[in-house]
Amino acid sequence: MIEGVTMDFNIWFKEKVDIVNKALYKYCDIKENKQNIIYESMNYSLFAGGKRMRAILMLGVYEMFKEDNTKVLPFACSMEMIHTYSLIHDDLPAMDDDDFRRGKPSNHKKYGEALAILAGDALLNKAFELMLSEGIKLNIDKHLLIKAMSIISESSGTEGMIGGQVVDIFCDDINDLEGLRYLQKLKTGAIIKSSALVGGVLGGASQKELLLIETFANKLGLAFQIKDDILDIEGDAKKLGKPIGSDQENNKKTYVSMIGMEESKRLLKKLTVEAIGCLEEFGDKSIQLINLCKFLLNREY
Ligand code: GRG
Repeated sequence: MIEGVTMDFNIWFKEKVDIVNKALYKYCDIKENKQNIIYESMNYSLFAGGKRMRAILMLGVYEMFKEDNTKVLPFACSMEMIHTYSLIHDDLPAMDDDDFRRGKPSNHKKYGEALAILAGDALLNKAFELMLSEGIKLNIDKHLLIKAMSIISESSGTEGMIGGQVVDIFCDDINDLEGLRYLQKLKTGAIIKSSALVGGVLGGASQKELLLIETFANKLGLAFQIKDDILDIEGDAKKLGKPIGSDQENNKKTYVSMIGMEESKRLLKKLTVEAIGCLEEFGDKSIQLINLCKFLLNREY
């Protein structure tokens, strides 16, 4: 039995979104120089109204161990930059060719393909600039800084998100659940897992705690993807900010196309219960993360 989130969570969640957005505004000021159109294009997508789920997941895990989130904030913002870059590139005609994202014309529809490619590249670059510059400024222990940055770079690279995108576009032999699981674990799951892990690493979690966080995040990542597949069929285009039915239109292999709607919903619930089970090991400290799992289970966008 999974009840809904509490009022308390809505306040917690909004507060976290505001903290992340405020920090992103600070880090992403528009420079008045000849190339300032690149900042406009980056910020167009960065501030288009994403849920900030990965950043909040990182903050939520960190807060199980430490109270003040100053040191984790640049990493959470970097993760949102990497996520936004991936969406800008994913929408390009050479990839998914989507005209809308987060309720607005996609980046290339607004700025053209060349600038959309550059804005994605620049966000990826900026993410690493930010982790380094703030990591040094905030005097983060160099071992922790290197560990956090290496988790993030690996999860967004060829053994993570980019690898998953390659499998999605180029491998025609994804015909069973094992193949789909592999693809989604890389494409969507990897940066969700690394968001949670970096929260733990910077918060000073023990090896045993990190293993538990990893298991939790693997389950949450898969649940997130299954929910995404369900929303693409049953969602409301207005709330989603993009048309529904695009998976079917693009002949995408999804959980719903492979195991059906009913079984997908059952699996989504099962994974959410299991993810919550991992969090319960942390006791009261994990209450808001448990609420986050419930929020993601019931989300409409
Ligand atoms: C281009 C290297 C490269 C990778 C693209 C993640 C990805 C790989 C493509 C996105 C395709 C997609 C819609 C996957 C489903 C899961 C997902 C990432 C959904 C969007 O994430 P949300 O719901 O988005 O967190 P918001 O807008 O809330 O930030």
